[in-house]
Amino acid sequence: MCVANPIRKLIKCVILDLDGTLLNTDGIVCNVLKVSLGKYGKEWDGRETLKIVGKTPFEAAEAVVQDYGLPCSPIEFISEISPLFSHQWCNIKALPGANRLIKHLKSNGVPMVLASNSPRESVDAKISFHHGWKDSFHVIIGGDEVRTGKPSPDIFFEAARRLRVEPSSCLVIEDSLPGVTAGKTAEMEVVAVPSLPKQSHLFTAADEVINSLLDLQLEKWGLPPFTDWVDGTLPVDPWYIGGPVIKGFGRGSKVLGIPTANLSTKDYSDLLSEHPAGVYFGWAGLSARGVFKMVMSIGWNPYFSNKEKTIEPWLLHEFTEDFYGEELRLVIVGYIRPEENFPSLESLIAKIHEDRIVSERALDLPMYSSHKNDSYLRSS
Ligand code: ADP
Ligand code: RBF
Ligand code: MG
Repeated sequence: MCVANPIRKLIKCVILDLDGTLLNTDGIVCNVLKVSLGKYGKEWDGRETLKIVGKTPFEAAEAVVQDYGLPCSPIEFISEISPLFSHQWCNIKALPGANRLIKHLKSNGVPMVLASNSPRESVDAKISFHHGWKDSFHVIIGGDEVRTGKPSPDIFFEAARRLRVEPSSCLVIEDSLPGVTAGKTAEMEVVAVPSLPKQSHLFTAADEVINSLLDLQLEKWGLPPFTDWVDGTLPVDPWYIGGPVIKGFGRGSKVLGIPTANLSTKDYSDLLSEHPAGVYFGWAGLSARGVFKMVMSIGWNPYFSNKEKTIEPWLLHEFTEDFYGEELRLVIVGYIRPEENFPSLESLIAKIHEDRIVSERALDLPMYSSHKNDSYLRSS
């Protein structure tokens, strides 16, 4: 018998990592390191990010102290930066899909564990800013509550022990390599959601690598599926971006026959880093021309392997002329799929046209069409 989506494993509970998996901590880590290295006359260049994600605080501090040749010990460095971190905890946002996942598992009675390399005290402090999180977890374990942090499997064994389940019936969701290693060493199923871009090739040990929590398919693990997809689209909390239309890579119309009105990403780096790469849709307002349906990609366009994360909105309307320089306002209301690579230009183009059809239909649904009247679209 041919089964389209066979269940890989019957999972009983889900173990979640915190930083980089549920919380968008990376920006805050960068800011704190920028400030604290500045005091030593050093400039944080982001190159250690890959070295520190998923590490224990001591290991992360050790890497930074060593790489920047700081005249202090890792412990001293930790005590200098700890207060800076504590001040930022209230500013850490949940990653897209995190609240949805927690609510869904909780309402379906799937036991959840929070297992983080951070000390328990900071785990508690961080989640206290996120409504309903603390009470959703059956067990919360900090890195200081087990003998050895990830990549050691200790924390995951402890999670299974406290839940009284076999490790093999646990699904681990992790953004970092140490976390994935720990989960596999514990003989659990592991879904990797890499928090750093363009790293998915490093996660070969994981059972599945997804682009963001929005792409999680729980039914693959025998867990209750999400029920909020509507006609191939996932509603998202609306978000807004706008500015003058600028020149892009000059290939949208020429190479694909699909023009995309590019916006400057300089002023929006925070907003762009908040939203996972992928294909989204919504409404586009052009001051002198009206409001139009829109489908867009955000990300690195894997087929072209761009260096920058860009936003590429295709307005679903035939224009008789270019509109460079005009103010373009976007309201993004739904998500369709992750960005993909394709074996040929034709298959990329065909997929983008599928996205167009999905968006055109969805935007007629009341839940999405109501946003056409958002005053932001006409207020330029
Ligand atoms: P670029 O690389 O400069 O963005 P494209 O080939 O992607 O060039 O074309 C995008 C430009 O085409 C937009 O900036 C806009 O001026 C124009 N344009 C015409 N029709 C559309 C449309 N339906 N959607 C988006 N842009 C369009
Ligand atoms: N580029 C990719 O490399 N992979 C994709 O999956 C992808 N999906 C897209 C979906 C839509 C709706 C649009 C408008 C563009 C998409 N692109 C994708 C980006 C396309 O390659 C981009 O518009 C060109 O690179 C123009 O700069
Ligand atoms: Mg373009």
